[in-house]
Amino acid sequence: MTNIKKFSANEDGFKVTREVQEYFDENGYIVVKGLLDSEEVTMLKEAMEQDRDVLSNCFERDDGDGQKVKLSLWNEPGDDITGYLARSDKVAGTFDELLGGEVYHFHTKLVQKEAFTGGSFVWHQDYGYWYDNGVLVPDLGTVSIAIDRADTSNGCLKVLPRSHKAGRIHHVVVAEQVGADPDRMKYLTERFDVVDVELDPGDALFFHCNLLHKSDQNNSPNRRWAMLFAYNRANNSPVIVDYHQPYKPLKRVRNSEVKNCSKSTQKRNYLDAINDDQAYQKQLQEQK
Ligand SMILES: O=C(O)CCC(=O)C(=O)O
Repeated sequence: MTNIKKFSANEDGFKVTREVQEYFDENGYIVVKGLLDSEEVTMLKEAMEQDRDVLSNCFERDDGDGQKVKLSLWNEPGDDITGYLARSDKVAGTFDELLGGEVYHFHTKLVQKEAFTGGSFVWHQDYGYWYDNGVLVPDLGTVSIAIDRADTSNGCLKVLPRSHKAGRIHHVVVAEQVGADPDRMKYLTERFDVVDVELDPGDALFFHCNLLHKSDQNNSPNRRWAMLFAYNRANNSPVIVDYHQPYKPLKRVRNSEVKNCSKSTQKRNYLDAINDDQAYQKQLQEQK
C-alpha cells in the first residue's frame, strides 16, 4: 500500500514549493491538510446545508448498483463563500502554479454522498469527459475539498498515483455514468497502486484532469459531502460551444477576504450535465 504524503496549509494559505510541484508532476495529485480553517469550513458547510436552491437543483446518476450519486453543478463563481473560495489565491492560485500558468474557473460542484444511499463513481478521468466537449489540451485540474470527513467507510476518493502519465483513456458508458474502459483499467490497477484519499473537513485534494479516480458507495451512517472546483488554463478555452465555460478572467480574492464574502447565498444557473449532454448530442445530430 502506497503511503500518501500530505502537505500543509497555514494561516497565510498554501505555497507551491518546488517539492510540491515535483510531487504533483510525478503523481498527478497533492493532498493539502487544512486548506480551509475551521471557521471557513463551518461557513461552507452551513451555507450548503441551508441553501435550498443548491440541494433542490441537484441531478442524480444511477451507479448501476442500486444507489445514486447526487451532484449540484454551476459555472459562475459569485460572491458567496463558494465563489470566494473558488476565486481565492489558495485555491485558484494554487492551480495557476500547479498547471503552469493563468487558470480560469471551469465549474463548481457539490458532491452529495448521503448516509447509506450515496452511490459510487466508476474509474474515470475528468479529461475523459472534457475531451469530447472540445477542450484541446489536458491542462485542467480539480480540487476536492472535504466538507465532511471522508474515509473508506463513507466512500472517499481513490486515486491511481502517476496514472495521469497514461494519457487519455478511452471512456465508455457504465450504467448511467461514463467511465474509463474497464479492460484497460484492469491492467492499470495491476500496474499502479490504488490510494484511498482520506480527508478531514477542510483538507483538499488537487488533481490533474488525467488522474484516474473513483469512489465507492456510502453504506455508512456518515454523510460525505465535498466541494469541487475545476479550472482550465486560460489559453485552453473549449472550441465547442456548449454548457462548458469558455475563458473568462477570474476576479481573484485574497485568502484573508474569504471569511468576509459579501453574500450568504446567491442565485445560480444550475446545470444538469445529463440533460445538457443529451441536448448537445441532439443538436449535433440535427446539424448533420
Ligand atoms: O467525490 C467523489 O466521490 C467523486 C467525484 C468525481 O469524481 C467527479 O465528480 O467527477
